[in-house]
Amino acid sequence: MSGKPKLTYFNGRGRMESTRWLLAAAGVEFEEEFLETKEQYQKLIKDGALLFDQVPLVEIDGMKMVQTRAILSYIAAKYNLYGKDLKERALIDMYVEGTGDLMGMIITFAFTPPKERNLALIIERATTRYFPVYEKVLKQHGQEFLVGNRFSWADVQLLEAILMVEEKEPTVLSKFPVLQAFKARISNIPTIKKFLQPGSQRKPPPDDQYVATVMEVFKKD
Ligand code: IBG
Repeated sequence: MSGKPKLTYFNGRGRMESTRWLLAAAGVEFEEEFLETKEQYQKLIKDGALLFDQVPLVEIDGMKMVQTRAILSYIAAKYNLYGKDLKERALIDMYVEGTGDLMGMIITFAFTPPKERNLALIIERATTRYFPVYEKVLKQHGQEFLVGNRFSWADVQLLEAILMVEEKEPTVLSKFPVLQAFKARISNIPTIKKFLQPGSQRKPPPDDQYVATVMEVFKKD
């Protein structure tokens, strides 16, 4: 075994992309196995690899971890991206839940029938509920990072969320100057800069092929 974490998921963003971001930000190399067939998924279940018969699956430190939130907190704690005490950790949790909720709206977008998609709601939530919070936090304490004057999981996930919303609406940060500066700063951290370059394990926005593969793998017989 190589000792690198192994990620099992589709060759797309979905519920695994934040884990790819966090590992990359921590400078940790990882391997990936892409789910392409129903047989592959059924074999994982048969082998007892999936606690709740669901992916993402991350094999790390001898564990077969499922549940995105558990995976992310483990990685954040292990690589010192989870604050210096319980209160910083609580803040990080609140911030990542916020960005997680916003990204959840975008993750499900590609799987929603076109007539039921509501892009305007996503932009509205981003600009009136979520981004103002992060803009204010950064402005008030005047520090480079969201929590504890130190790079954390909250920063990684906020940048991921900003870029996802910008893909849908490029001008979305126009009224958020502090977030514009934050985006430039965090994008320039060497591990993140590398992840943002072509050829990294970052996945592109969902396309029809990816959506079709997910539907096929989970199709009930
Ligand atoms: N609480 C779990 C987590 O956070 O990890 C949920 C995991 C989950 O929903 N996994 C889906 C799954 O395995 C794949 S991601 N489903 C099979 C089953 O039988 O439940 C599915 C997904 C995509 C995009 I892709 C948007 C929303 C969900």
